[in-house]
Amino acid sequence: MNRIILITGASSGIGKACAEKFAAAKDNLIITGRRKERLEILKKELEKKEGIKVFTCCFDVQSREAVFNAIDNLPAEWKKIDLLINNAGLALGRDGFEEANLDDWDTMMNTNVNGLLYMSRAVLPFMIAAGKGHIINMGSVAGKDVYEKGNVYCASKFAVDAINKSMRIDLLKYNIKVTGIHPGAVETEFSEVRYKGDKEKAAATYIGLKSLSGADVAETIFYCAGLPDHICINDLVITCTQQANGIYIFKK
Ligand code: NDP
Ligand code: 8X3
Repeated sequence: MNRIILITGASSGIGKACAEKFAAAKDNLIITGRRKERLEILKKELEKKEGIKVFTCCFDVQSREAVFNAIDNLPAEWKKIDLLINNAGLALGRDGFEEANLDDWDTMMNTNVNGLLYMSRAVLPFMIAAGKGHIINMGSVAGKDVYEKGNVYCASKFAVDAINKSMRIDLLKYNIKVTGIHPGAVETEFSEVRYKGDKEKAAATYIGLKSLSGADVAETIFYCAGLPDHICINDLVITCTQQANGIYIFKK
């Protein structure tokens, strides 16, 4: 389709699956993350397989300066961004409020909330100039109901939910769509990051559960991004059939 899609957190999981899905539809991609090598490998793969153009940008979304530098320095032809997918994010730890690590809290808020805000503000001038655009923000079921020991991760995703709603109102006059996507359990590197490399604990999250895959979520995002100009999916919660919300999961 030759749109320009900017995906944050494309080095893994849902973001990588989005890159593969949009590339297969012949969209051109800006893929970002901190792990440069992974981005370069993905760029080569997709350019070869799909015959599209991929631009890689390696930076930490927590840094306001790095975000604005990266976006301001995009070549002019790459600034015509049709869709921003604010996907980069993480959970760190699953600890009670009274014992959780304060650095983990800072990292989650700085990445999931501030990173999304900086990216959106950096890209918006191009969409406003174009008279159209679409921002898809990655929330979570954790941003709809809180669960035990989810405290600050849940808070960061509740913040994303509020930002979706307020962005949508403020950007109406610019013809910019804002969509919140709120997945339940998706089997990616998410749990390994959350449990700080403890593979056994991470794997236990998905035992007895046919959870969502990154590709399942990418399919949904692709659908939202392909609707006619006058239609906007505002908010979408997606879980596997064994999950009702962030609290109730029926494991077999
Ligand atoms: P992964 O860990 O597989 O991927 C996370 C991505 O975010 C990576 O590409 C990582 O890239 C990037 N990222 C993390 N921190 C930063 C940072 N500071 N700066 C730039 N990029 C960063 O997890 P998922 O794919 O599952 O997660 C993607 C999003 O989906 C997150 O926002 C998560 O909260 C959300 N989500 C996940 C669910 C799940 O069950 N998996 C359910 C609901 C929502 P790199 O390390 O290279 O920087
Ligand atoms: C990720 C899903 O349930 O681990 O956002 O919070 S959950």
